[in-house]
Amino acid sequence: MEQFDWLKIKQMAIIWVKEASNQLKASLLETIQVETKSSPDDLVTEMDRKIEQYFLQKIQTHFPSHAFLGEEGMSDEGYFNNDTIWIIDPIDGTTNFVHQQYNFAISVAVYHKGEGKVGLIYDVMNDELYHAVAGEGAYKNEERLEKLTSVDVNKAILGLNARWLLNHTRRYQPFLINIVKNVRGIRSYGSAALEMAYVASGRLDGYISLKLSPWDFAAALVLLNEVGGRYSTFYGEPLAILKSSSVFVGKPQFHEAIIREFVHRS
Ligand code: 2AM
Ligand code: CA
Repeated sequence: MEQFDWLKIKQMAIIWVKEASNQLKASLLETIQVETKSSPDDLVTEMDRKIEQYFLQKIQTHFPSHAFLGEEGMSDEGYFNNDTIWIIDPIDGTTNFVHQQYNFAISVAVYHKGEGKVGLIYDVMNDELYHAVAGEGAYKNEERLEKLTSVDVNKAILGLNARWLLNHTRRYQPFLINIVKNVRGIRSYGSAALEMAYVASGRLDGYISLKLSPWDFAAALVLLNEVGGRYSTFYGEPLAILKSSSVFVGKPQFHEAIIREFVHRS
């Protein structure tokens, strides 16, 4: 197997994602063990670990020289020194998985020398696969996604979790409140990866989270590159692919307008 045939690598990853999604769907018929991690709203289930283990085993078998970074910690030591790295969230939207059995996704990205080469976000219950290879366009299932067009702030729909408006994030609070007042509508789906896939496909005009990790956004950035989407921290700084940070993605003019008119860096 040619190691850097990204289209082939994507095809393999799609097979694994579909197989993993079957395991997730089957698990919904059983009682799932749930635990909390950093806080009562940060859940992990036995399935998060099982699916991460599944991908780790596939990658070790097929691409033993590649590194692995997963949300549940099955990462290779020194992964940041490897040229090629798989960044995986086995379940993005674990709270939805547990409480609603809906709106959760598997997110898989492959980065090479810091550049996103393959991105997959699979909406398991809706059977919507968002997928892209760098330079080859982004797709929702068979449908090629269009380049993103412009939208005025007052006609825009923004993905945002209401929790970010609370006092404990008061550094951002006045900016966010103003943004919420000025856009047409706010939506919250509870899966960052899916919300960013919605930006790539035009269902949302933008999405803001004040704290995400590489596995939450790595695949989405590959999709966004293909459709001309913009991404940065909330303050408009470049995103570092291997660091947690705030994340703001959106249609180009919308992203620019929000940073220019509503976000002040001081
Ligand atoms: P997760 O389900 O993989 O943890 C919820 O609004 C979104 O934010 C989900 O995509 C969730 O991903 C993500 N998120 C990132 N860090 C989180 C945290 N510490 N607690 C809860 N959700 C988090
Ligand atoms: Ca997760």
